[in-house]
Amino acid sequence: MFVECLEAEGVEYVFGIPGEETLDLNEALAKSSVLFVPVRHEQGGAYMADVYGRLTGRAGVCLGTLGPGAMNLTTPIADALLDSAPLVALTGQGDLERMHKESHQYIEVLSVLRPITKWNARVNTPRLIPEVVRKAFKVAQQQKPGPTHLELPEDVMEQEVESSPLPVPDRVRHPLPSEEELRKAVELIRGASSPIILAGNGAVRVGASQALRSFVHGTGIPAAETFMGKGLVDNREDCALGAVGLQAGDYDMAGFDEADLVITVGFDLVEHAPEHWNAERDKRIVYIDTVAAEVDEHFVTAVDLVGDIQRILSRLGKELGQLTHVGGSTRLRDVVTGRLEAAKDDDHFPMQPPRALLDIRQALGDEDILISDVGLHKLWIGRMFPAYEPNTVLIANGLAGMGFAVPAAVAAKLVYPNRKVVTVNGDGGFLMNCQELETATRMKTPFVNVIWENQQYGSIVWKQDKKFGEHFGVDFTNPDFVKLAESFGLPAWRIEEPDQFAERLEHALTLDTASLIVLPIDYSIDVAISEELGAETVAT
Ligand SMILES: Cc1ncc(C[n+]2csc(CCOP(=O)(O)OP(=O)(O)O)c2C)c(N)n1
Repeated sequence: MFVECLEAEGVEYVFGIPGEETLDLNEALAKSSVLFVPVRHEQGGAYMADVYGRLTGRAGVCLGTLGPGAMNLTTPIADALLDSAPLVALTGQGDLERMHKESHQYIEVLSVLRPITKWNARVNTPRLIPEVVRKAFKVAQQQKPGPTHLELPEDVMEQEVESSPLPVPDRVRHPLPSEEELRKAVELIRGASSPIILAGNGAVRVGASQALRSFVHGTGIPAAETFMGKGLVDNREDCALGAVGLQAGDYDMAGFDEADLVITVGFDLVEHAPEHWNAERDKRIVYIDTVAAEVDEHFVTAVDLVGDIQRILSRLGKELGQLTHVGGSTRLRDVVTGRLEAAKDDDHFPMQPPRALLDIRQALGDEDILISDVGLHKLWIGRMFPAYEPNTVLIANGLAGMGFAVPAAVAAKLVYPNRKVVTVNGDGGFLMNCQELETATRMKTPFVNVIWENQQYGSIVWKQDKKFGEHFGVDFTNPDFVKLAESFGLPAWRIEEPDQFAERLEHALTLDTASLIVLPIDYSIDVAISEELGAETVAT
């Protein structure tokens, strides 16, 4: 019954590791249309579910057994919460009759996961299954999406039950705000002397990129993006102000200092705090999203347009027409893309980030996907890597947990088998979930892993050097990554000179297997670019 409900929800994969307490569920999965994908660490499986959810809008499903299996799921569940990815986590549990006492592997998982899920519940009786499964998916998928969790006691899951899944609606529709609110927004925008747009993940989640582009073209108001909003507007166009958030100076250079009005479109405060662009609290804010605004002293909105983002943008666009006064500045984009383009003749070795990013950009098509792990490389990618379509640069930016990229790539290839996928990892984060290279091999998901190797936790070095003028507790040695990959049966290469990287990458992207490229990296120029753009405003 439980698995029939998963089928009714359209579940394609369950990523996880079974346990003695999930035997009946796994048995039923084996006989269903749902593919159970065994992973090599529950964290890897839950990141796969998270990214499946980000890319499809339908909840990805992960499974862990009771106690240790459930504990291993926590980090990606928290990631799904803070990055608003729909995810349903399933965990096994001992019999109902042993939960009140000290007993083997029993942890009160419901309480552990409650603060990092939107909703969770124990399936106390099989009769509840259709309701709780429907609720788990509904809550996970509705805006803002996020993780839910069901705990499945062993004795409940082995019982027989006669029932049927509840019907699953096609899609959820969001309403339009009232005429009065729409009119107020039009008046505010028309009356502004220097309006600017800040677009974020909320617009990506509901597929509002086209509507945003039409609004930007129609009104002439340019748009800056958050790291997770990259690609909502094509970075090659002048109305794209680039990705802001790394440094206070980024906002100024994109024109926020002169803006009297900011239209936020799907802006999640979890990505970057609004105080960095509204320190004086003097900007008018027109808020557009599917859910009500978060409260923040630097984010007091003048009007809240809550509902269907596409329809709101198209209504406003029609009423406004082309505006004569618009804000924004392309200074940030010019500096960043200037640096990127200048890197084509850069023959430094170890390679510096702009050249590495330029080579990757040139190897990928508009719809191909770059996945960043977390570290200094993420900050480089977040600001500098040009994106042309939404959801083509995947960045964990709310929780920002290292170890995201490799499992994320497995999911990205399952969702988009025809797109090229590259991961960029630090040598720290890569080792956190590299065990999923085995899953990638087994699942035949080809993608290229690039490790920026510097034998340090780079972003912590960066912060320590700035704060204390020295660094400590951040150096390590690495295994031979080439041999490590080869032991998984994957082709791998170490880059020895700058021109090799583009060549190897291009070749690796033609293979039908995952692969790995070790790229020695030189982070020394980062300080210079940050001085140019002011003090940093984000934590990695
Ligand atoms: C799971 C987890 N642990 C610790 C951190 C804190 N942290 C953020 S970046 C970073 C260093 C990353 O080093 P590396 O993976 O080598 O990438 P680099 O910064 O060198 O590019 C650390 C320790 C984190 N974000 N996630």
